[in-house]
Amino acid sequence: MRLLALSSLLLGPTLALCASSDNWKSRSIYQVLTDRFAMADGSSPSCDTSQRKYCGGTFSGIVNKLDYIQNMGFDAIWISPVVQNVEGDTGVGEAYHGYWTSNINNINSHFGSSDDLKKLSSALHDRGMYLMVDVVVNHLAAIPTNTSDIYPEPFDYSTLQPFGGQSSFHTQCFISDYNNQTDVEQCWLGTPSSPLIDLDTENSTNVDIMNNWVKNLVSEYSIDGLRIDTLKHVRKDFWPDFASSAGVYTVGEVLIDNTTYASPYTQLISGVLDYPTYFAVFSAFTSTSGNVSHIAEIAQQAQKQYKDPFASGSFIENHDQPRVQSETSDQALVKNAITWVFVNDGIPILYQGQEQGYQGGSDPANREALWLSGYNTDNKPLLTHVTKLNAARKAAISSNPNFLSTQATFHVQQSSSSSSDTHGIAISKPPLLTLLTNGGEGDSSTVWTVPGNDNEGGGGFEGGQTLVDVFTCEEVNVKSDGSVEVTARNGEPMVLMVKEIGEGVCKGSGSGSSNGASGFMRMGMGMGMGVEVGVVVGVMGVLLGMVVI
Ligand code: ABC
Ligand code: CA
Repeated sequence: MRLLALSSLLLGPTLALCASSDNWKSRSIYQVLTDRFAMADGSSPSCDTSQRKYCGGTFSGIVNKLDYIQNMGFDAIWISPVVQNVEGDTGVGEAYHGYWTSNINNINSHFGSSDDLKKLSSALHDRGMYLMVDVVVNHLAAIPTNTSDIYPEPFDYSTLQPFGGQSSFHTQCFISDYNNQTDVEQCWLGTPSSPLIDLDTENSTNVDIMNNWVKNLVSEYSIDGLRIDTLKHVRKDFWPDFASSAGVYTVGEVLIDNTTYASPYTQLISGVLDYPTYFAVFSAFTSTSGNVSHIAEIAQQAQKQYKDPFASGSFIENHDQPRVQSETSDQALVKNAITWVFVNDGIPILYQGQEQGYQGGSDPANREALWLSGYNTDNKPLLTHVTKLNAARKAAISSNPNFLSTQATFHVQQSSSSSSDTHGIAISKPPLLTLLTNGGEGDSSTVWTVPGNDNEGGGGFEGGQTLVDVFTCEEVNVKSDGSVEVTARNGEPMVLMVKEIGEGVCKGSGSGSSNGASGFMRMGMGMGMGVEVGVVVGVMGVLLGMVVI
């Protein structure tokens, strides 16, 4: 830790500029909606999501609440877009979410100053954490200058900076056919009353502006990674140059339910937010009649088709989709759904508020202010659950150097009686064996049977070993042939690890469990010098002629 703090002092942005996919793969991301996460003064004003107005969260508010995030074991945050947005009330509220850019060269003053953002960046780096910023290329926004039913609508295009007026944008048309890719790329998102003015990304001046902009943004604020909005709405061959101008890990939003459409985008930038698998997991775990075998099908397609499945973003909630608890209040189902995020191949992303049990439905209801929870960490079973999952993942990374390049294998369980549906699915990613069920609360009939070490995709355990569930410390004995058989308890998920490692996690003393910072450092060392630590040690060695840890 000392080493990293010292290195950021000496090297400044250099370290941040080096954050590649490989640096990100071992991390775990907490998604912050900047306006809704924390007030600068720690106050707790009311925030009615249905109003779609700024509620007051800021960059410095985030700085003051980094302990809350890091103590759950997260070592990166993703924040809302940071640039200046359209002011005032549009047809659908204010730009509190940050996606309605008016000037890419200014910082959104509602969130703080440029210095405040730099302070957030260095506060994160001092803790060994990463900063991911959301960026929008596809569109900008303005309020129509005449609100009558004129069509096409008139805008003051000069407010869209630094672009050259109307000719810098695609001619107004709204996307009507999502099967027509030209429509998707060159027509507009939004509605006639609140349009998203589509940038002409075929225009080489605009391309240069965007590439230079992202390069400067990343270096000025020492950004470690980008979440790219509306990836599928810009022509594919725009993206490789943009990503290389950024020079950091890039994960793109391609909102779609199938891997065939999403996969080509994984060739262009580091990875995609894994929406196809999200849809399968969400529908499997929001009802006891969901289809768990569909998870295996889609996840296996992603493994085959994504260029680097380990660089995709794994999530079960975000600010655009209804929360899990808006669909089900069954806590066993909710825990199973959350568990998925941390035990498959992608980089885990948790959306703020899920750990507090938030239940908001579709946008804007899913954007509840976190301060209303009081950032409570006591008697918050989901927060404890997430903390253990982060710790288990870090322990897995430390103990198996190949964990981050080993694809998960899936074992959809046969139902015990022919009349009942299949609820169980086991996910083996040594040293983790995860047992999920959508049997729901009260389910004590799901049985998971996972083949032994010698069988393809087995748990990787030796006969006679003792495993523990990282959530409960419950022990499970591996059979002599290496196989494992477990019966569900109250529909709860289980994550099994050999006792020597898993016990530290379930008792809360494992890596990353209570102090993300020390977990981070242990992880780096356990990896035989994680890439970033290795780089720093190398550079430090040259600069100081010594290695400090
Ligand atoms: C506002 C209001 C909403 C209102 C909406 C019309 O206007 O708040 O209540 O419903 C920002 C704000 C939003 C705001 C929008 C529009 O701007 O956050 O609050 O909504 O002004 C990204 C961001 C998102 C952001 C924007 C715009 C883009 O994550 O937060 O929104 O910068 C499309 C885009 C996707 C975009 C999403 C909002 O719209 O592709 O990038 N998200 C189908 C299409 C998708 C489409 C989706 C929703 O519908 O394929 O492309 O997303 O319109 C699956 C299918 C999918 C299907 C889904 C719904 O079902 O496989 O194809 O998606 O089964
Ligand atoms: Ca476009």
